[in-house]
Amino acid sequence: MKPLFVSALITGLLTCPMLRATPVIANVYARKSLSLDGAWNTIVDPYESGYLDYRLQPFDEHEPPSGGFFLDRKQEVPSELIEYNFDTSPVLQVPGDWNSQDEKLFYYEGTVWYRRKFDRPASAADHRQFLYFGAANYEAEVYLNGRKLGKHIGGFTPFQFEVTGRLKDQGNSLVVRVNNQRRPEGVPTVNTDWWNYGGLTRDVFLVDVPPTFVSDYYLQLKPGGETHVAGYVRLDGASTALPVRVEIPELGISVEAVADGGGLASFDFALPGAVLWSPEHPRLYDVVVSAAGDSVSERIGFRTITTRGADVLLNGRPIFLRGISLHDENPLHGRRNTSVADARLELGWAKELGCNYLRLAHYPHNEHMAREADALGLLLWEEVPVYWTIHWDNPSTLENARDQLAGLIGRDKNRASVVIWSVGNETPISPPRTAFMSNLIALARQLDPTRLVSAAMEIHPDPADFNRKIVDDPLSELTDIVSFNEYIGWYVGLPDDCAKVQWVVKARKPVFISEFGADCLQGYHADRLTRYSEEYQADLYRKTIPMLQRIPQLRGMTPWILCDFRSPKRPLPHFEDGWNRKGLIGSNGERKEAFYVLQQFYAAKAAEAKSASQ
Ligand code: GCB
Repeated sequence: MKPLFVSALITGLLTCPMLRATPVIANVYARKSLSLDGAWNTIVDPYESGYLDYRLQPFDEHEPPSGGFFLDRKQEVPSELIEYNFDTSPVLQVPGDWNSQDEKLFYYEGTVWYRRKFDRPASAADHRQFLYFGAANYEAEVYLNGRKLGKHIGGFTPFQFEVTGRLKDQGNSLVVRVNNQRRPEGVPTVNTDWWNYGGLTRDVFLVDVPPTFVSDYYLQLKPGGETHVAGYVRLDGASTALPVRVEIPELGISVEAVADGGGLASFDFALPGAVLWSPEHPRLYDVVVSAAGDSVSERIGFRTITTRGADVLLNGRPIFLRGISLHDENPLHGRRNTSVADARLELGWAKELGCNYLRLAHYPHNEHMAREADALGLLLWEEVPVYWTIHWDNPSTLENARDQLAGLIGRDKNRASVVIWSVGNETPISPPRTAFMSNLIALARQLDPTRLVSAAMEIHPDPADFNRKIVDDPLSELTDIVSFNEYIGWYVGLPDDCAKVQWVVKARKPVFISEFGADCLQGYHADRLTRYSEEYQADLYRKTIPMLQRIPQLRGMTPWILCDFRSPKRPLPHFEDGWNRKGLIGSNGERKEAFYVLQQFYAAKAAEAKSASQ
């Protein structure tokens, strides 16, 4: 009999109408592929001239009669009028945002056409090829040799198109129209506190796979014990039942299951002798999945994450999560993160701070973050950009949010580091909002019953007593963790007010503080009541930490934020200059005084945890 949670998971994956027909290939980095990273020719197109007259025509399935940048045409005779030329157009690097690569594009929000030429790499005659995009912000339309392959909406999740049989031996022209206009019905909507970096911001590959291949797998420890792995392997291309094998050579495990005609095989096997993954011992094992002559392998860690009353249990033992929030941005260059080196820079700083946990706000970060966190032993909260206000009543907005959540879970579901899916941030309470977010919570549980679900919520003062802070968002009845942001001492009063605060947290669940903080210009010194000074920010940390410790259920925190980050909402000359300055590390890479205040607190918490475990 299939274990309950595996069948719930499989049913979820098969019945959810929002999931893409072709979920992306799992673990694409382990696949034979041609990297299409590097220089792409680009045409900036604020007036959408690239559509010419064909803009309103449904050209999905046929070639438009003529014109359009997607055709990537050459002038054949001097009399011919063609008003664009990719060959002579400037280049942008992929992966990368356009804002930081060209001064003229710094504030640009609109369309850029990208073109990359490539030859078809050698491959077996029966093999299949997919074009895989790590992310494009916000909307991407993809054309191969003048034909539209499809469109993707959502700036932070991967997508792919099968191009088997559509490739020429030489001179393939891949054209992508990327548009980053903010839109009211979008996810996120028009108002955020981060830079709207546009472009092909993550890796692009042409992936080569056998006719039947392992397209996806999900292998996690079953909740409720630390002894069994359960999950599934999905094959693409199979039309008959086929054997599928999962091996973990270091543990002597080799198990087989049969995939049904739809390509789905479920697994449930014991994991004797495994060292469980934890921040102290981030043990990863090579896991090999094979079927139909295809084989893919990946380093996977095994651990459980659950709650009991107010405790968070990692592998059955209580843990305090010493965290910090992060944007997916390199502060030293003021651009989107794109590489393993970028991930290591931020994760290294977080380790130095004494963290065992990170909040990857407010949208799916690049995949290297979770992979590196797996290796370094950092627990992660991952989030979708359901931020502030969204069109709660709009079904297509919900579909979009569900698609982004499914894309994130699909991508990172085998990462031991990821322990919490967050379905949003600071969403003001209303019935449609709670219905929208409940829907996302249900989806997260359906797709992944092994992890915790939460959201960064808001608090409100008791109308009769401003210093009584009430935490009673109805959403917290559905989440595993009650998590909220608070800005006492910055947006609300002064740091000294922290001493007066009383907390009223109704739920008997673990409480996390997903944000607190103050802006500060690194190197600016004044007294502790002067805003933007290092002293003010450090004082706020000194007053906030004891205030939060008065919440008996406090089990984790991710102050806002590790590094300064760019935000057009922050124009104040000299102090902000387009940067949100709540970082503990400045945009110059220098630590601020508050960094050391938090570091000291985390060192004490780590020592406490160590002595409790002895
Ligand atoms: C918040 C938001 C975060 C902002 C931060 C701030 O509550 O969640 O995105 O950047 O406050 O600095 O105001």
